Amino acid sequence: MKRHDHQHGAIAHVHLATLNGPDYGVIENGIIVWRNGHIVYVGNDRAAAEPYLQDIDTVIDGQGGWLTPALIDSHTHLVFAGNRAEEAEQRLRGASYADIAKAGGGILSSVRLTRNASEDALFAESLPRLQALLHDGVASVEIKSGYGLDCDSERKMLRVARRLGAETGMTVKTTYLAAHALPPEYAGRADDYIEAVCSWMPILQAEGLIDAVDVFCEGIGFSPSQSRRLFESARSLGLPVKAHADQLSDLGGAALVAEFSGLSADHVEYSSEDAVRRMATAGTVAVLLPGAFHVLRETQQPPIEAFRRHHVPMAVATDCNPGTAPLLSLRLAMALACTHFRLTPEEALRGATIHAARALGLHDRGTLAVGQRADFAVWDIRHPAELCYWLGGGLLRHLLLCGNDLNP
Ligand code: DI6
Ligand code: FE
Repeated sequence: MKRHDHQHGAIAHVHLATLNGPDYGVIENGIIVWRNGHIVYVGNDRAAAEPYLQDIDTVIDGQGGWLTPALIDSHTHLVFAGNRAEEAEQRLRGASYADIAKAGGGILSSVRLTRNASEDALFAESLPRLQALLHDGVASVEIKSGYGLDCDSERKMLRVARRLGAETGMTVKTTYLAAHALPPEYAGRADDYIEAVCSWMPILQAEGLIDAVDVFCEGIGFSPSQSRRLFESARSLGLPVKAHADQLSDLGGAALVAEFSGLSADHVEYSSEDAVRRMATAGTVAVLLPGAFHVLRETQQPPIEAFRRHHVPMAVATDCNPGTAPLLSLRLAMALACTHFRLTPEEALRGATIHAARALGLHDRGTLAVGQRADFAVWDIRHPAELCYWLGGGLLRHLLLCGNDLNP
């Protein structure tokens, strides 16, 4: 995609899904205008828009398509070396994810490859994955570490994540996930490893590499008390927390995140109603990851009705990773959330915009309103539900990052 500089600009002849108010917050035949990368007018009153259009050379023609906030992917592990297609094949022949992990494969196989890759090689391998998300409408993305599992390798991953943001113009939020798996050199010493992870945290934070802290709180990951130890370190450094929580069993991970007023609890298939209540009180977002659910052929549904009842915002993310979700389209994740979890297409769109922004602690994007960043996607569709209806396909006509039009 080429970048055109449109710090001041406008798009007309387009329907707007503002996501302010019910029914997608639709404004038909709308105009949206921005200055210095932020929205100054959104509506359908040409006369009211006129003063804002004075010094704008070209008004982009939306050609009767739909404009939404650009998509936001709030959970990815897209920096990694190699891939695990062969393990996927083994799983199809009957091996389980846990069997493969026990035989030294799984996350640790990605750790070996990632440790051995140079920073430049890791960057070059990861860039096309980020570009794939971009080409399907994503402007902001969270990227986790977690395939390094030692200070230098975690640093390398986080540096690559930062470089990816600089290269593409996308907003990248980095998450420190050294507590993803136990590296072989710490076998049988998980508590010691957590201490090491806590000791690397201020070092990498001082290098500007950490926006949030994550943990895989699970029987095959780290215990709630180890997760608590990590969260206490994060809190003492002023870093927000989140967790891979209640994915395969209910260890109380989501409730723990809520206790620390965390940004999000992710996966949450096994979360209890009590945890949902605590998340609501704490303002913690539920990040749904239907790609991993789909690939692992899981059957335990996240408690969607309870999230609705308690008004816990639900985000939808790709979880893009080499093991459980080799998923390179957030739109496809939205479609899977509708099929597997029975989200409505509108909930899925909110989950990939406004609720995803909240899961990343971003308050300047995710809806179309005056003052919000000019991060937009213009789609070649006749109704917003089509975003979750087509599986694949090139629906994106324009993607604007802070007012800059990347013409796909
Ligand atoms: N949950 C996941 O879905 C990924 N990590 C995690 O904690 C899987 C990562 C992998 O298999 O490489
Ligand atoms: Fe994940």
